[in-house]
Amino acid sequence: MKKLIRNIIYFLLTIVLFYSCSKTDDEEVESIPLEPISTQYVIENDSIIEFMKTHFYNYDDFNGLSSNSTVELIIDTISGDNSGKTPLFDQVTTMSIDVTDENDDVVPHNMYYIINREGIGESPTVADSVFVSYKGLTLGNKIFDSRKNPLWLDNTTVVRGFKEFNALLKRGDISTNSNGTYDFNNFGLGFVIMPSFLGYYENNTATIQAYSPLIFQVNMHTMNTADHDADGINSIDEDLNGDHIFSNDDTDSDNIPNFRDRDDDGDGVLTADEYDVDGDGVADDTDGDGIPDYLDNDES
Ligand SMILES: [Ca+2]
Ligand SMILES: [Ca+2]
Ligand SMILES: [Ca+2]
Ligand SMILES: [Ca+2]
Repeated sequence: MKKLIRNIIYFLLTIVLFYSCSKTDDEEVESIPLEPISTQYVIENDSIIEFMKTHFYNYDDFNGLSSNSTVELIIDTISGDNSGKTPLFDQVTTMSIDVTDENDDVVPHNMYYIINREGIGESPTVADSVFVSYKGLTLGNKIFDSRKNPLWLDNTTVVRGFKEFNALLKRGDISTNSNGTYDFNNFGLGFVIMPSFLGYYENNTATIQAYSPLIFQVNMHTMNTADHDADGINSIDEDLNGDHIFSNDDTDSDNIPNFRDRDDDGDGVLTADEYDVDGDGVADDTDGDGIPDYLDNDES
């Protein structure tokens, strides 16, 4: 019954959109019908698979990469002189990301990626800061964002697919030159193709249309473990429900999520002052109820 009502709503929406579109000839007023997340995902995943079967990347250029360099990703159609190229489809690895849809159902979303060099150090988590250069492309080969010089990004503020892919790469090591500049060596690099829900989804920007699957090439120069609120608990460990989304963990419901809240349980005692008072490296649980003191506002 719920489904029926939803379908009727979508049907009515479609009529309204059709009517509003047909009323004006202005091409700029473009409304996009709202699809359920699961339906939209199937449409986009089909188009990504078709894309990967008909396109290749410049894999030859990545052979013999020197340790402190990268190569810019180029993707092209398999045809003509390039008709013997290996399609992306035969080279990618699939990773599934759980997305919660509008009905609170889990809709696994596939991302497809290739790692050209793994890197040699630690991997960032989806909560950490990363020092990356990158390029963002649409399937139509339009570059919507490109940073050739690495910059610091906070993984809690970037789109879901970007941080999930970052976490698969390892950092490099850093050498200091005699003139005080740095070199990054053997940093991880690769690229990922993702459906729009892991990117900008329904948002139209100047360079990305709504519901555009995205491609990101990332060079993971280095990273830092993040503790946004400096309470002694790394931000990744403040994602209590483990869904890689940090805004939805708010123990004391004060609208400050735990990873930014210095008093997670709102009992007036800072987390840093009650997390591990006895210093044994384990979160204290004074009343033994299984809820650590820093998340328990009636521990004593
Ligand atoms: Ca913290
Ligand atoms: Ca969470
Ligand atoms: Ca809070
Ligand atoms: Ca507290």
